[in-house]
Amino acid sequence: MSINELLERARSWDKAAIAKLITLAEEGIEIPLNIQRKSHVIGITGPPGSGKSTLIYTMARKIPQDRRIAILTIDPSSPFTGGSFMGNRIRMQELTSRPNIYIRSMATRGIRGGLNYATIAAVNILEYAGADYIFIETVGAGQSDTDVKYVADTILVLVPPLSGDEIQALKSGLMEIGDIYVVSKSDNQASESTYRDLLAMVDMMREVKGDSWKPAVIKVSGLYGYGVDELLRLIDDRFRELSNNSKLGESLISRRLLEMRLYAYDLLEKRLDENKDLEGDVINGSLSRRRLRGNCLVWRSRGLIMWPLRLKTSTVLLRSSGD
Ligand SMILES: Nc1nc2c(ncn2[C@@H]2O[C@H](COP(=O)(O)OP(=O)(O)OP(=O)(O)O)[C@@H](O)[C@H]2O)c(=O)[nH]1
Ligand SMILES: [Mg+2]
Repeated sequence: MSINELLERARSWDKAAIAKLITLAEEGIEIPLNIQRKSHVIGITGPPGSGKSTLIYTMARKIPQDRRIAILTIDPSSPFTGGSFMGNRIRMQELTSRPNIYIRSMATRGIRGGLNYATIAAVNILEYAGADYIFIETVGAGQSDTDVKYVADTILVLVPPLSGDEIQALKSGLMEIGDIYVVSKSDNQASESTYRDLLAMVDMMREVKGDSWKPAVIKVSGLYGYGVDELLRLIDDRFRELSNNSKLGESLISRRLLEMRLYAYDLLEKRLDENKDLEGDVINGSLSRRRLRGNCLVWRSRGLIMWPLRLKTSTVLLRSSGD
């Protein structure tokens, strides 16, 4: 079947066609797409075991079945992919049997260990296919969280009931990127003090970040469903606000910039792999930076010498969260 035929089928949410297109993207084939913003792309992060998969499962079940839902999990060890927890595996099977829900796990690959350009291609394909919601589950540590904020319209940070000290420890990284802070496992008594600590933290951070940063804080239990309807309302309200203020185009720009950058990383990595013989010279100290540049960073195309982009993540267009 041609790519055009697959795209046509994907448009009517044919899950097999969507899967095939994503596989082609993973194989490095470029899928030409004209994307009109339609999907709410929601990144879900939080420490390992904080209840991300369970919450996504409960949200996906509560969203009306006439809405198209895609779930991408970035960590290949996630229970959504058939990992450690039997309970999660059964729930996952229940979700995949629903025609409106598409689930895919995407490996983190490459030198950086963050998102792969194919993950972004998958988001593009799913948006083209008319997904209403695209949930991206990442682990609450490392590069995939830094990356996901360039792709998602909304970031949910899950915080399980914790002590004040543990919240302090979380603050440095995760605590800056959230649009909605979710106290997960709120069937646990300790959740009340975690909720208060988070509210105080958000107030404190707002003084630093300015009044335009207005993340919400909410208590939920993914397992028992408590607070999930309210969370879904918050998510939909935020999407409406982003659409009304023409903010969805901004995340498409940062998504495209990141995709291009990740693709460049991939090219560089292939180049390094092709030049394995350089490693011997690196080990004995005889490889100069100049030769490395010559061998790996400069390539010729129709007589032109092209320099790749400067590979520095921090120069990706920074989208401040909450605006
Ligand atoms: N009591 C309680 N337990 C929960 C709740 N949500 C999840 N759990 C349990 O917490 C454990 C981890 O849940 P997951 O949903 O797999 O957490 P996760 O954040 O996706 O985990 P990783 O993907 O491994 O990082 C499982 O044993 C769940 O049953 C909740 O709302 N209340
Ligand atoms: Mg998980």
